[in-house]
Amino acid sequence: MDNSIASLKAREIIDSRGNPTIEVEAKLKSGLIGVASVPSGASTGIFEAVELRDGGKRFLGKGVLNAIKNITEVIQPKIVGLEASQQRQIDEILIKLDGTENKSKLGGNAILGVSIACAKAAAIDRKQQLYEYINHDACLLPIPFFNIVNGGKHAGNQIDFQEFMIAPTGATNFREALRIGVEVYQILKMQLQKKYGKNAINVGDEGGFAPPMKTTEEVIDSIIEAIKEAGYDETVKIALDVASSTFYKDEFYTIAGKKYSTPELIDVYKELIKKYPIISIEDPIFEEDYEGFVEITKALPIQILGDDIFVTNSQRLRKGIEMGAANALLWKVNQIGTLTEAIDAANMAKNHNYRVMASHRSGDTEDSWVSDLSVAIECGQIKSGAPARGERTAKYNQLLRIEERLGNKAKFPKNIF
Ligand code: 2PG
Ligand code: MG
Repeated sequence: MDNSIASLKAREIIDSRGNPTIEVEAKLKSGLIGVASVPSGASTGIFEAVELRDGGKRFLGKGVLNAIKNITEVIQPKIVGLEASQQRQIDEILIKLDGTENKSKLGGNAILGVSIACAKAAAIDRKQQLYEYINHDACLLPIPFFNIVNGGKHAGNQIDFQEFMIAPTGATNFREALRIGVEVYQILKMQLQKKYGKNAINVGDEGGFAPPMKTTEEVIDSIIEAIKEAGYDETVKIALDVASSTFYKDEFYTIAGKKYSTPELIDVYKELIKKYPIISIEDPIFEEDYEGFVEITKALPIQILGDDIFVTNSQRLRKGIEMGAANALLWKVNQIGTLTEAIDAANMAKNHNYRVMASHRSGDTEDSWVSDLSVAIECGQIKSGAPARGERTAKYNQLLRIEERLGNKAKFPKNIF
């Protein structure tokens, strides 16, 4: 069959926050079609690939018709006729056509949609699942990190830290990890309602509860209580995405109305990890402070994930590796814009003993390519919000399918935390 690309089609669809985003169809000469949609962040790093938005009145300025025009009028003529399986070549053309550092000309959203749609079309052409098309030997499922309490920019409450996650590190397979996550989530829901009333079980952007709490300790205490009642003290650990750039200003971090310098903030984290079974902290320091990241990585014996600081960008990651800033990469393909660049960044991290966690975005779609990719890059960790709400469960349910398909070959990370 002919796997060369015949045409690109793009449409405006709606993401989980009710904002427009792009869906791309890459059609092959054989007639087979790969479809992919593009997620969108709220706590975006300032160094991320730029999402092209139309401005004006339509969709309150968030329309993506210009990005779509770039796909059909600028990208399509240069891509048609290429083999969909030539991912690196396709992505290099996309990067060159755009020509900017941050993909602001054609739009990171336009570029990503094309990049992933081509990969999906090539996989379909080979009658393979996306994960096996990208890595034929892939068999490692990721530990899911469920975001069960939402704060920061993802919720309408006063909690400063953005994500409070539970990770069933002691599970023996993905299916069990998902069940454990669901049980803790449901028990937490009952406990929150009992203690704080019905308002406490409203959810934030990623499906986690957004209770009217103020302090970090109050949130983590309630999560620990749910883990205990569920009977998983030994099996479930805690992880945070602090997203500290969102409450940093002029050298200080403001938490619950109180100001902290970087050394004082590091002491806050030290106390937290003394008190609670926290195994991973993401973006503990704001996105431009490499030195602060070096300090905290030395000070805390846990996983320190760089999200906004690295933005899945090999150049920014290289600097971090050279300095010893963080020890793990949060991996979001739309931060950099093409599949090839994202996979290069993941490989760079792994080659330097940095761990990698694959990630959804807070505004996401029903598409589950990130699940396949998390298996393909064999990173062993994924976060995709709570085990609830369709755009989140799409990712976890796809991982169930992949595990089932792999059968005896499927592996689940053991003793990495
Ligand atoms: C993050 C993410 C995803 P956003 O900060 O890690 O959970 O949020 O997509 O808003 O950047
Ligand atoms: Mg983050």
